[in-house]
Amino acid sequence: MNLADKPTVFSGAQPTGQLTLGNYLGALQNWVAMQEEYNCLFCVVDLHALTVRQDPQALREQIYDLAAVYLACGIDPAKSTIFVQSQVPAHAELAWILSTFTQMGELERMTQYKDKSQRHRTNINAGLFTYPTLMAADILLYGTHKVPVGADQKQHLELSRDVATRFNGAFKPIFQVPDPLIASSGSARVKDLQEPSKKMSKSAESDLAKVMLLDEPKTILKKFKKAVTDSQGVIAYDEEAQPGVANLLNIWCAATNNSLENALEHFSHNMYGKLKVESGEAVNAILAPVQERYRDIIADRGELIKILDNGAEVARQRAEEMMVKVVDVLGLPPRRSL
Ligand code: ATP
Ligand code: LTN
Repeated sequence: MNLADKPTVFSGAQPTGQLTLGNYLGALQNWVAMQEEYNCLFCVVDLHALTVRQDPQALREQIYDLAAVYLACGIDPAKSTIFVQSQVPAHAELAWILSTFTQMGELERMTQYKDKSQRHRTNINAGLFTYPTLMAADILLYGTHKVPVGADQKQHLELSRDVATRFNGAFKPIFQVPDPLIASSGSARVKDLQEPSKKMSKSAESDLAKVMLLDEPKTILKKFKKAVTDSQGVIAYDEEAQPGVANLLNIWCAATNNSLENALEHFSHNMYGKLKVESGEAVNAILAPVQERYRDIIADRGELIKILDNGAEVARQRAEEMMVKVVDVLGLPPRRSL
């Protein structure tokens, strides 16, 4: 197949624990839809996960588990490249190079760095700070055109674009400047069910706050029934005044493929209870087939490893082609003097 035929898509998630409904609606669901039109690479970004202390045994399981979730969501290894970041050394190598094209001030402005350094005060490591340069390397290595992510990653994407433009300007245009592809408004930022002013995050402490992709249907329903709303008693869409209700409406729309207009009409004479139950049921309906496929995939570790080995091989070759150009323009010795 000629790679030049289709534009390239790259995206990834961190193996830092079970994926949430936010990850699914904000990212993975869109990845699946892009497989026909694009040449897609979907990566388990395990090196990024190291910026927060991980238990080694749990981390290895989480890496395989995340790859299994990618497959269960509908990422097809016959169409897309699925691989683990640490198995393609060029990611870390290019990240170093790009860190010399990134200013401290740019990194200091990153809100994810500010949030995570607040939350992990005893481990504000240099990797947490330079995290966006590794993300830029992930993307730029493959000549990526589009990066489907949730709204929280927009700032990192902008930095990747700035670094690519700066590098291209200093030498010659070897990097494609990537465009973010942020999911349609509501699902781009699924909110925490208990504190709907915050994004739903897999690392949230409260279990009730986050809907996990692999939660039992009755657990999901319970979480929706306990979702925080407000005391206004009217179903209207107002992110400021009624963030909990707005979040449930967004989730219902994303899960049932309905517009906000339809949602407001559908719930026009209802109370919050109905909105909560119907949102939970709609989520259960979209997650049921994912959960069923996941159970089959995770049971066959050998097959999963084979898929990841193949993916890493394909990714290594493509990454190497870019590294040949990178070392050339920088004046480093050629990659291989065969
Ligand atoms: P952590 O909580 O450990 O920082 P995370 O869930 O924010 O993890 P990733 O696993 O790296 O981060 O995210 C994978 C994808 O899911 C990214 O594209 C991210 O933008 C998207 N995403 C994460 N949370 C949400 C959310 N609440 N709503 C929509 N998209 C989200
Ligand atoms: N930083 C992202 C995960 C991530 C990513 C990437 C996403 C790492 N490298 C490259 C898209 C493209 C996150 O925290 N969600």
